[in-house]
Amino acid sequence: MSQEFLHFPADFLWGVSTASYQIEGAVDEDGRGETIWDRFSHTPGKVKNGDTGDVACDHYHRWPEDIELLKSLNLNAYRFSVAWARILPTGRGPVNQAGIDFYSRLVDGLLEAGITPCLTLYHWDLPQPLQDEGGWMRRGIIDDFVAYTDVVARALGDRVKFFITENEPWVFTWLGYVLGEHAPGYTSESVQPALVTTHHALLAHGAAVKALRAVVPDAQVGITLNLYHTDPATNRPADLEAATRHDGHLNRWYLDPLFRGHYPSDMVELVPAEMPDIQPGDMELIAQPIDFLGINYYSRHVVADAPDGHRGGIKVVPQKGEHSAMGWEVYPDGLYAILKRVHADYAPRAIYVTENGAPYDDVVTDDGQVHDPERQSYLQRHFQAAARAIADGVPLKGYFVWSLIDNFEWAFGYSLRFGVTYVDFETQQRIIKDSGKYMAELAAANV
Ligand code: IFM
Repeated sequence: MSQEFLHFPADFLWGVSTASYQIEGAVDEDGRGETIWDRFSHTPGKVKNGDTGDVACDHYHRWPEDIELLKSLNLNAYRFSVAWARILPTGRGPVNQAGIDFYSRLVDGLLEAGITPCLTLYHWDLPQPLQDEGGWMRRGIIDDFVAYTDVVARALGDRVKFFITENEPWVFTWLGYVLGEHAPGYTSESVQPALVTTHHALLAHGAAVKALRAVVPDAQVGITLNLYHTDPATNRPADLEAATRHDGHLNRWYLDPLFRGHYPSDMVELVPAEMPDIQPGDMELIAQPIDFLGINYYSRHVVADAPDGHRGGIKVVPQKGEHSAMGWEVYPDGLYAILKRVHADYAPRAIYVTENGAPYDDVVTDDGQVHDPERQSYLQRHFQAAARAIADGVPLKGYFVWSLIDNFEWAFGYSLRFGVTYVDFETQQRIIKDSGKYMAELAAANV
């Protein structure tokens, strides 16, 4: 379909997203402390091919080149995360000025290029010393997160006005503390660690919102959730109920407390003994008004009831059709559906798609280019879904593609390439893929 059909509001933010551990490298430089992802990735067997983020995309040194890339892509926004352990190497206590200076230079460079810096405070790289005290299991983490937020807000809040407190709390709590696939790598038969860490993460979010507003009164503040459109495999009542439970687990467990001030009662009934300690005032703090919700959308889930099967009596039913190299179904209508549903059910003041994208097996061809028609088509169809949602009244204010550059894809290491820019990890050469050129064209017509 022609780009002429894709019209976005004049003040729309067009951007790409990255995260500190996935791109920066330089893990031992300028006073940065150890993080849980350094520890995890260096533990044999945890990350595919033994990959680590030690060098990653060397963005710590190549950030000026990466700002040039953003300029070539005609983008007006860039979402990045700050590594807590560059600012406070042991998680709390003395501030590392070199860490602040790095992000300060990056922010200045972005502003000089006319690109709005969109800062995520926590994208999973917890300082290891805080993990040694229990990480997100410990309620005291809330105070630590607020203290860190305060330092970042004071250092950068004169220039950064768009803050995301946390990225995808479902992922770092469930994968980190129950399923063991992400740092810190704990497994548990009980869901309780996920519920406790989630409660602390949501409290830390609410407390950070207050801290940010105190220092940067004109900031736009929100949180980013990974949301999945969920369909039942059949219309059998058992499958319909399974879909409701799946939605409750992945989506409503986060949306309800943030926007309604309580956990979803149908889900709470399923886990009475595993519920976290909810203290007076907790739910009010979590439900602090926010300026926007960030949504990361990649795929949908089709689920069926599985009484003897997986946790929660649910199984995700594989679908025929198109999938990315991650094995995720390509389902743009799910983006439209989730945007409409979140707007109808929770009415955030504004919504941003803070991540959307897909990995494919990209190669550099003889012409020195990277032709990635699948990703281009993936993005085009998802942009169309977003445009449809806007036309239907959803207050979508911006769209960030994951990712600016191929990078360290967590437990998959460097085996999955999500970038609109190819990275040769031997030479660190960057090549804008065809999908990036497409995005640049679209952004030029819309910013
Ligand atoms: O790479 C991740 C990112 O860090 C968080 N959201 C999903 C992406 C792709 O898996």
